[in-house]
Amino acid sequence: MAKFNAKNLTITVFFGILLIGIIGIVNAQEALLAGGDDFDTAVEIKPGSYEEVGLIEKGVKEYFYINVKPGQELKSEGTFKAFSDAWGEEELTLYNEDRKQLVKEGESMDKGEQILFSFSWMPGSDKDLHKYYIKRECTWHKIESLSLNISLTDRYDAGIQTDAGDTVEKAMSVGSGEYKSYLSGKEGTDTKDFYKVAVKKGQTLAAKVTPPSEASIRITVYDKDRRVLKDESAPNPGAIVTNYVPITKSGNVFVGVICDRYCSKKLVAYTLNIITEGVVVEDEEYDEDGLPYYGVDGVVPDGVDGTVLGDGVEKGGLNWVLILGIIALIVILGIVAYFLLKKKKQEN
Ligand SMILES: [Ca+2]
Repeated sequence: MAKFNAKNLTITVFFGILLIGIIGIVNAQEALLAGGDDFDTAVEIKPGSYEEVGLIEKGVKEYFYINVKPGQELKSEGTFKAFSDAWGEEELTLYNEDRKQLVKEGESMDKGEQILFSFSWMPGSDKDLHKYYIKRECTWHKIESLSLNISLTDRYDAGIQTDAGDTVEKAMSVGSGEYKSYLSGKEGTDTKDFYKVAVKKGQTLAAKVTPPSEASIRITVYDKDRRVLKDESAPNPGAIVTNYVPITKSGNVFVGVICDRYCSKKLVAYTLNIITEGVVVEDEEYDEDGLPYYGVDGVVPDGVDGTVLGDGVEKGGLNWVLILGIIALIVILGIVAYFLLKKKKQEN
Protein backbone atom coordinates (compact mmCIF):
# COMPACT_ATOMS: atom_id res chain seq x y z
CA MET A 1 0.00 0.00 0.00
CA ALA A 2 1.37 3.38 -1.04
CA LYS A 3 2.38 5.54 1.82
CA PHE A 4 0.72 9.00 2.08
CA ASN A 5 3.25 11.52 0.91
CA ALA A 6 2.46 15.22 1.43
CA LYS A 7 5.18 16.30 -1.06
CA ASN A 8 3.76 14.13 -3.86
CA LEU A 9 0.25 15.43 -3.14
CA THR A 10 1.44 19.06 -3.33
CA ILE A 11 3.17 18.41 -6.68
CA THR A 12 0.05 16.64 -8.05
CA VAL A 13 -2.22 19.52 -6.95
CA PHE A 14 0.20 22.09 -8.44
CA PHE A 15 0.31 20.37 -11.86
CA GLY A 16 -3.47 19.86 -11.73
CA ILE A 17 -4.03 23.60 -11.23
CA LEU A 18 -1.49 24.37 -13.99
CA LEU A 19 -3.27 22.00 -16.42
CA ILE A 20 -6.71 23.53 -15.67
CA GLY A 21 -5.18 26.98 -16.21
CA ILE A 22 -3.68 26.01 -19.58
CA ILE A 23 -7.01 24.48 -20.72
CA GLY A 24 -8.77 27.70 -19.66
CA ILE A 25 -6.35 29.89 -21.60
CA VAL A 26 -6.71 27.73 -24.72
CA ASN A 27 -10.53 27.93 -24.51
CA ALA A 28 -10.49 31.71 -24.00
CA GLN A 29 -8.50 32.24 -27.19
CA GLU A 30 -10.25 33.87 -30.07
CA ALA A 31 -11.78 31.61 -32.67
CA LEU A 32 -10.39 31.82 -36.17
CA LEU A 33 -12.28 34.05 -38.54
CA ALA A 34 -13.38 32.62 -41.87
CA GLY A 35 -16.15 34.23 -43.89
CA GLY A 36 -17.69 33.65 -47.29
CA ASP A 37 -16.43 35.45 -50.38
CA ASP A 38 -19.77 37.10 -51.28
CA PHE A 39 -23.31 37.64 -49.93
CA ASP A 40 -24.54 34.25 -51.12
CA THR A 41 -21.80 32.36 -49.30
CA ALA A 42 -21.80 34.56 -46.18
CA VAL A 43 -21.05 32.60 -42.99
CA GLU A 44 -23.16 33.09 -39.85
CA ILE A 45 -21.18 34.85 -37.14
CA LYS A 46 -22.29 34.56 -33.50
CA PRO A 47 -21.43 37.09 -30.80
CA GLY A 48 -17.81 36.49 -29.74
CA SER A 49 -14.17 37.30 -30.48
CA TYR A 50 -12.47 36.20 -33.68
CA GLU A 51 -8.99 36.62 -35.09
CA GLU A 52 -6.95 36.19 -38.21
CA VAL A 53 -3.16 36.26 -38.29
CA GLY A 54 -0.81 36.12 -41.26
CA LEU A 55 -0.72 37.87 -44.61
CA ILE A 56 -4.08 39.53 -45.32
CA GLU A 57 -3.90 41.09 -48.76
CA LYS A 58 -5.74 43.85 -50.59
CA GLY A 59 -8.94 42.75 -52.32
CA VAL A 60 -9.62 39.78 -50.07
CA LYS A 61 -13.17 40.17 -48.74
CA GLU A 62 -15.00 38.11 -46.15
CA TYR A 63 -18.79 38.12 -45.72
CA PHE A 64 -20.68 37.19 -42.56
CA TYR A 65 -24.30 37.42 -41.47
CA ILE A 66 -26.00 37.76 -38.10
CA ASN A 67 -29.65 37.79 -36.93
CA VAL A 68 -30.71 40.63 -34.62
CA LYS A 69 -34.00 41.13 -32.74
CA PRO A 70 -35.74 44.54 -32.58
CA GLY A 71 -34.23 46.52 -29.71
CA GLN A 72 -30.91 44.64 -29.70
CA GLU A 73 -27.76 46.65 -30.35
CA LEU A 74 -25.35 44.98 -32.75
CA LYS A 75 -21.79 46.16 -32.20
CA SER A 76 -18.87 45.22 -34.41
CA GLU A 77 -15.44 46.23 -33.17
CA GLY A 78 -12.26 45.53 -35.13
CA THR A 79 -8.56 45.81 -34.25
CA PHE A 80 -6.20 45.80 -37.22
CA LYS A 81 -2.38 45.72 -37.34
CA ALA A 82 -0.03 46.61 -40.18
CA PHE A 83 3.29 44.85 -40.89
CA SER A 84 6.32 46.63 -39.48
CA ASP A 85 7.58 47.42 -43.01
CA ALA A 86 4.29 48.10 -44.86
CA TRP A 87 1.23 50.32 -44.87
CA GLY A 88 -2.28 48.96 -44.97
CA GLU A 89 -5.97 49.81 -44.90
CA GLU A 90 -9.01 47.93 -43.69
CA GLU A 91 -12.79 48.44 -43.94
CA LEU A 92 -15.84 47.10 -42.13
CA THR A 93 -19.23 47.44 -43.85
CA LEU A 94 -22.74 46.65 -42.62
CA TYR A 95 -25.56 45.78 -45.04
CA ASN A 96 -29.23 45.03 -44.46
CA GLU A 97 -31.07 41.94 -45.67
CA ASP A 98 -31.61 43.62 -49.07
CA ARG A 99 -27.84 44.05 -49.29
CA LYS A 100 -28.11 47.82 -49.02
CA GLN A 101 -25.10 49.46 -47.38
CA LEU A 102 -25.92 50.95 -43.96
CA VAL A 103 -22.55 51.77 -42.41
CA LYS A 104 -18.97 51.79 -43.69
CA GLU A 105 -15.99 52.36 -41.42
CA GLY A 106 -12.35 52.24 -42.54
CA GLU A 107 -8.89 53.39 -41.52
CA SER A 108 -5.39 53.54 -43.00
CA MET A 109 -2.41 52.27 -41.04
CA ASP A 110 1.19 53.39 -41.02
CA LYS A 111 3.98 50.82 -40.86
CA GLY A 112 3.59 48.76 -37.70
CA GLU A 113 0.53 50.74 -36.61
CA GLN A 114 -2.45 49.16 -34.89
CA ILE A 115 -5.89 50.75 -35.19
CA LEU A 116 -9.33 50.11 -33.74
CA PHE A 117 -12.70 51.10 -35.14
CA SER A 118 -16.28 50.02 -34.65
CA PHE A 119 -19.92 50.59 -35.52
CA SER A 120 -23.26 50.04 -33.79
CA TRP A 121 -26.70 49.36 -35.23
CA MET A 122 -30.07 48.85 -33.56
CA PRO A 123 -33.11 47.72 -35.59
CA GLY A 124 -36.73 48.66 -34.83
CA SER A 125 -39.98 46.71 -34.72
CA ASP A 126 -40.76 46.69 -38.44
CA LYS A 127 -39.71 43.00 -38.50
CA ASP A 128 -39.59 40.28 -35.83
CA LEU A 129 -36.01 39.38 -36.76
CA HIS A 130 -33.50 41.28 -38.86
CA LYS A 131 -30.68 39.73 -40.89
CA TYR A 132 -27.56 41.82 -41.41
CA TYR A 133 -24.41 41.21 -43.45
CA ILE A 134 -20.98 42.29 -42.24
CA LYS A 135 -18.11 42.54 -44.71
CA ARG A 136 -14.46 43.02 -43.83
CA GLU A 137 -11.98 43.91 -46.53
CA CYS A 138 -8.32 44.90 -46.78
CA THR A 139 -8.63 47.87 -49.16
CA TRP A 140 -5.00 48.86 -49.53
CA HIS A 141 -1.71 46.89 -49.68
CA LYS A 142 -1.79 44.35 -46.81
CA ILE A 143 -2.15 43.85 -43.08
CA GLU A 144 -0.61 41.42 -40.63
CA SER A 145 -3.52 40.60 -38.31
CA LEU A 146 -7.04 41.48 -37.35
CA SER A 147 -9.41 40.68 -34.53
CA LEU A 148 -13.15 41.20 -34.57
CA ASN A 149 -15.46 41.50 -31.59
CA ILE A 150 -19.15 40.96 -32.31
CA SER A 151 -21.70 41.64 -29.58
CA LEU A 152 -25.49 41.83 -29.19
CA THR A 153 -26.74 43.93 -26.27
CA ASP A 154 -30.41 44.03 -25.21
CA ARG A 155 -31.66 47.63 -25.31
CA TYR A 156 -35.28 46.78 -24.66
CA ASP A 157 -37.88 49.35 -23.59
CA ALA A 158 -39.57 50.02 -20.23
CA GLY A 159 -38.09 46.89 -18.65
CA ILE A 160 -40.13 44.64 -20.95
CA GLN A 161 -38.18 42.11 -23.00
CA THR A 162 -38.94 43.70 -26.35
CA ASP A 163 -38.80 46.95 -28.29
CA ALA A 164 -41.83 49.28 -27.97
CA GLY A 165 -43.72 49.17 -31.28
CA ASP A 166 -43.16 51.79 -33.98
CA THR A 167 -46.90 52.42 -34.65
CA VAL A 168 -50.08 53.15 -32.65
CA GLU A 169 -51.24 49.58 -33.36
CA LYS A 170 -48.05 48.02 -31.97
CA ALA A 171 -47.78 50.34 -28.94
CA MET A 172 -46.49 48.93 -25.63
CA SER A 173 -48.94 49.23 -22.69
CA VAL A 174 -47.59 51.19 -19.72
CA GLY A 175 -49.13 52.77 -16.62
CA SER A 176 -47.96 55.78 -14.62
CA GLY A 177 -44.30 55.44 -13.70
CA GLU A 178 -40.69 55.93 -14.75
CA TYR A 179 -39.18 53.82 -17.51
CA LYS A 180 -35.73 53.35 -19.09
CA SER A 181 -35.89 52.95 -22.86
CA TYR A 182 -33.79 53.23 -26.02
CA LEU A 183 -33.92 54.65 -29.54
CA SER A 184 -31.32 54.27 -32.27
CA GLY A 185 -30.92 57.85 -33.54
CA LYS A 186 -28.75 57.63 -36.66
CA GLU A 187 -27.31 54.27 -35.55
CA GLY A 188 -30.22 52.11 -36.64
CA THR A 189 -33.92 52.00 -37.48
CA ASP A 190 -35.43 52.03 -33.97
CA THR A 191 -36.47 55.66 -34.36
CA LYS A 192 -39.96 55.52 -32.79
CA ASP A 193 -41.25 54.01 -29.55
CA PHE A 194 -45.03 54.00 -29.02
CA TYR A 195 -46.68 53.54 -25.61
CA LYS A 196 -50.36 52.95 -24.89
CA VAL A 197 -51.67 54.70 -21.75
CA ALA A 198 -55.18 54.28 -20.27
CA VAL A 199 -56.59 57.70 -19.25
CA LYS A 200 -59.79 59.09 -17.72
CA LYS A 201 -61.75 62.18 -18.67
CA GLY A 202 -60.80 65.16 -16.50
CA GLN A 203 -57.18 64.06 -16.05
CA THR A 204 -54.12 65.66 -17.61
CA LEU A 205 -51.55 63.31 -19.06
CA ALA A 206 -47.94 64.39 -18.68
CA ALA A 207 -45.44 62.44 -20.82
CA LYS A 208 -41.91 63.56 -19.99
CA VAL A 209 -38.71 62.40 -21.70
CA THR A 210 -35.20 63.05 -20.38
CA PRO A 211 -32.73 62.36 -23.22
CA PRO A 212 -28.92 62.39 -23.28
CA SER A 213 -27.38 65.82 -23.90
CA GLU A 214 -26.95 65.48 -27.68
CA ALA A 215 -30.47 64.27 -28.59
CA SER A 216 -33.40 66.43 -29.79
CA ILE A 217 -36.44 64.33 -28.82
CA ARG A 218 -40.04 64.77 -30.02
CA ILE A 219 -43.15 63.54 -28.18
CA THR A 220 -46.40 63.21 -30.11
CA VAL A 221 -49.60 62.09 -28.39
CA TYR A 222 -52.34 60.50 -30.53
CA ASP A 223 -55.92 59.39 -29.88
CA LYS A 224 -57.19 55.93 -30.84
CA ASP A 225 -57.98 57.19 -34.35
CA ARG A 226 -54.32 58.16 -34.82
CA ARG A 227 -55.21 61.85 -34.68
CA VAL A 228 -52.51 64.03 -33.14
CA LEU A 229 -53.72 65.45 -29.83
CA LYS A 230 -50.49 67.35 -29.13
CA ASP A 231 -46.95 67.51 -30.41
CA GLU A 232 -43.92 68.76 -28.46
CA SER A 233 -40.37 69.05 -29.81
CA ALA A 234 -37.10 69.84 -28.08
CA PRO A 235 -36.08 73.48 -28.75
CA ASN A 236 -32.41 72.45 -28.48
CA PRO A 237 -30.37 69.23 -28.18
CA GLY A 238 -30.59 67.69 -24.72
CA ALA A 239 -33.78 69.56 -23.74
CA ILE A 240 -36.12 67.67 -21.43
CA VAL A 241 -39.49 67.56 -23.21
CA THR A 242 -42.88 67.27 -21.50
CA ASN A 243 -46.13 66.92 -23.42
CA TYR A 244 -49.19 67.84 -21.31
CA VAL A 245 -52.48 66.68 -22.77
CA PRO A 246 -55.85 67.48 -21.11
CA ILE A 247 -58.00 64.37 -21.41
CA THR A 248 -61.53 65.07 -22.64
CA LYS A 249 -62.53 61.45 -23.20
CA SER A 250 -61.79 58.29 -21.23
CA GLY A 251 -59.97 55.54 -23.12
CA ASN A 252 -56.45 54.97 -24.46
CA VAL A 253 -54.01 57.55 -25.76
CA PHE A 254 -50.75 56.78 -27.53
CA VAL A 255 -47.45 58.43 -26.67
CA GLY A 256 -44.93 58.40 -29.50
CA VAL A 257 -41.30 59.13 -28.54
CA ILE A 258 -39.37 59.94 -31.69
CA CYS A 259 -35.62 60.24 -32.35
CA ASP A 260 -34.40 59.80 -35.92
CA ARG A 261 -31.10 60.56 -37.65
CA TYR A 262 -31.59 64.33 -37.28
CA CYS A 263 -32.28 63.90 -33.55
CA SER A 264 -29.09 62.09 -32.57
CA LYS A 265 -25.95 60.70 -34.22
CA LYS A 266 -25.68 58.05 -31.54
CA LEU A 267 -27.90 55.52 -29.83
CA VAL A 268 -30.16 57.24 -27.27
CA ALA A 269 -30.91 55.97 -23.76
CA TYR A 270 -33.84 58.00 -22.40
CA THR A 271 -36.03 58.11 -19.31
CA LEU A 272 -39.78 58.26 -19.82
CA ASN A 273 -42.11 59.50 -17.06
CA ILE A 274 -45.84 58.96 -17.44
CA ILE A 275 -47.95 60.94 -14.98
CA THR A 276 -51.75 61.31 -14.91
CA GLU A 277 -53.07 64.10 -12.67
CA GLY A 278 -56.42 65.76 -11.96
CA VAL A 279 -59.92 64.82 -10.90
CA VAL A 280 -61.58 62.10 -12.93
CA VAL A 281 -64.97 63.07 -14.37
CA GLU A 282 -67.46 60.21 -14.39
CA ASP A 283 -67.98 58.79 -17.83
CA GLU A 284 -70.92 60.13 -19.80
CA GLU A 285 -72.81 58.77 -22.75
CA TYR A 286 -71.34 59.96 -26.06
CA ASP A 287 -72.91 60.35 -29.47
CA GLU A 288 -71.29 58.98 -32.61
CA ASP A 289 -69.06 62.07 -32.92
CA GLY A 290 -67.63 61.38 -29.48
CA LEU A 291 -69.47 64.39 -27.97
CA PRO A 292 -71.82 64.38 -24.99
CA TYR A 293 -75.49 64.26 -26.10
CA TYR A 294 -76.23 67.75 -24.74
CA GLY A 295 -73.30 69.55 -26.32
CA VAL A 296 -69.86 70.35 -25.07
CA ASP A 297 -70.41 73.89 -23.72
CA GLY A 298 -73.77 73.72 -22.02
CA VAL A 299 -75.73 74.89 -25.09
CA VAL A 300 -78.97 73.01 -25.38
CA PRO A 301 -79.59 72.13 -28.99
CA ASP A 302 -83.01 72.46 -30.62
CA GLY A 303 -85.14 69.35 -30.53
CA VAL A 304 -85.21 67.17 -33.59
CA ASP A 305 -89.04 67.25 -33.67
CA GLY A 306 -89.11 71.03 -34.26
CA THR A 307 -89.89 72.06 -30.69
CA VAL A 308 -87.64 74.56 -28.96
CA LEU A 309 -86.25 72.98 -25.83
CA GLY A 310 -85.82 74.62 -22.42
CA ASP A 311 -84.31 77.95 -21.44
CA GLY A 312 -80.78 77.58 -22.77
CA VAL A 313 -77.96 79.90 -21.85
CA GLU A 314 -77.99 81.62 -25.25
CA LYS A 315 -81.75 82.24 -25.13
CA GLY A 316 -81.53 83.80 -21.63
CA GLY A 317 -78.70 86.01 -22.87
CA LEU A 318 -80.82 87.29 -25.78
CA ASN A 319 -83.73 88.26 -23.47
CA TRP A 320 -81.44 90.44 -21.39
CA VAL A 321 -80.07 92.18 -24.50
CA LEU A 322 -83.66 92.92 -25.64
CA ILE A 323 -84.70 94.40 -22.25
CA LEU A 324 -81.53 96.55 -22.03
CA GLY A 325 -82.12 97.75 -25.60
CA ILE A 326 -85.70 98.85 -24.82
CA ILE A 327 -84.54 100.66 -21.66
CA ALA A 328 -81.79 102.44 -23.62
CA LEU A 329 -84.32 103.48 -26.30
CA ILE A 330 -86.73 104.90 -23.68
CA VAL A 331 -83.85 106.84 -22.06
CA ILE A 332 -82.74 108.29 -25.44
CA LEU A 333 -86.34 109.22 -26.38
CA GLY A 334 -86.71 110.88 -22.94
CA ILE A 335 -83.54 112.96 -23.43
CA VAL A 336 -84.58 114.01 -26.94
CA ALA A 337 -88.07 114.97 -25.71
CA TYR A 338 -86.54 116.98 -22.81
CA PHE A 339 -84.34 119.04 -25.15
CA LEU A 340 -87.19 119.59 -27.63
CA LEU A 341 -89.45 120.82 -24.80
CA LYS A 342 -86.67 123.07 -23.44
CA LYS A 343 -86.04 124.59 -26.91
CA LYS A 344 -89.76 125.23 -27.43
CA LYS A 345 -89.98 126.92 -24.01
CA GLN A 346 -87.04 129.24 -24.91
CA GLU A 347 -88.66 130.17 -28.23
CA ASN A 348 -91.78 131.13 -26.34
CA1 LIG B 1 -36.94 51.27 -28.52
